[in-house]
Amino acid sequence: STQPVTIAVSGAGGNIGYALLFRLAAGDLLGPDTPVRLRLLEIPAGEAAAAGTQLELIDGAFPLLDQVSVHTDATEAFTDANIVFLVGARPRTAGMERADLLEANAGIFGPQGRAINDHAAADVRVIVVGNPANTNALIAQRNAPDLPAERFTALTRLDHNRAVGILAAEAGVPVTEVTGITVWGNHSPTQYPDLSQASIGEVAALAAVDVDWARGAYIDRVAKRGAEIIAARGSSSAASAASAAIDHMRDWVLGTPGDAWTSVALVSDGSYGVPAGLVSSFPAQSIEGRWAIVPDIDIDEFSRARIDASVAELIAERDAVAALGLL
Ligand code: NAX
Repeated sequence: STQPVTIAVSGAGGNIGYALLFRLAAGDLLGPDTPVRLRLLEIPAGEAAAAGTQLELIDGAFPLLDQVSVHTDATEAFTDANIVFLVGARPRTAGMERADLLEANAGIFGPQGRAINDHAAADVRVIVVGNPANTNALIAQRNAPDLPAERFTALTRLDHNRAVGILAAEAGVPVTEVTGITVWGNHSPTQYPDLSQASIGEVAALAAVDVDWARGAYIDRVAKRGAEIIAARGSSSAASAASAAIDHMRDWVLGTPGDAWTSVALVSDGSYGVPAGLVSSFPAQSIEGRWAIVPDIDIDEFSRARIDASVAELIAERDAVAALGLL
């Protein structure tokens, strides 16, 4: 049988961790032939919750679960890891300024990036879920100078999947009919879900739905879906976030199907006017285990303004972290 793959999950005692770990143990990431070793990383305050999840993982008697361990030390958790989900982050609390939030998270993602750099497997792939996800990924990547920058990504697949699901519902079609959507920019309310290249079946999306809706209420609904979920459920999206993180990592390892593309926050190579080095969401295909930004997509005036606005926010976050001396 196949060698086990080592998967580390930070924030393992939290809401997303609880949804994610059982999917990983069931083989939803790499399929039914690949055993997994799960490393659950927490801070001391979350250790008991992670240990409880460890017990439940044992009680699942998952045939593919080779090992499950709990750690409060990042070096231990990341040693020989092939795949890392960085989910744990410092949330914004009442009275916290934006600079305080960025500083607290740099204090997490800097050392975690360094530990991955020094101890993870040579083929390690990292996805950052914890917010502010794009800038946290940038910080981790900058602290891992020995690894190719492309090994660090952030989750905008949830935004992408929301964009697909909401469009399909509006058009009254199954999600499998929807292609060509891109979410650009930051995982924040400035994100831009772009329907200009999208199709519903064989029909251009902008010919199938109202253009004012596509450029107005639709963008708002996708970008503010997180708040809509909190209002409805009383807690933030967890299962959909875990599912999207698995979609992202599975496509990265196994490839995107056919000529379809998805949305991934990647270290920019300067494509589409996004300054090189920023972690921003792009249309991307996974080919032979690497993300490639889809080239030569037409950017109209409306899209240009929306992309630029979200990228401006990423630049401001980067500059704020740099001003604190943390980059
Ligand atoms: P929870 O608060 O339920 O869980 C977070 C867990 O992380 C806690 O158990 C905490 O103890 C742990 N943690 C904190 N600092 C840590 C550290 N330094 N090392 C290891 N563990 C640490 O939050 P949850 O709902 O699971 O959300 C986790 C993160 O995902 C949040 O930052 C959230 O904002 C972010 N999200 C990002 C999304 C995206 O699309 N990029 C969508 C979903 C989610 O909102």
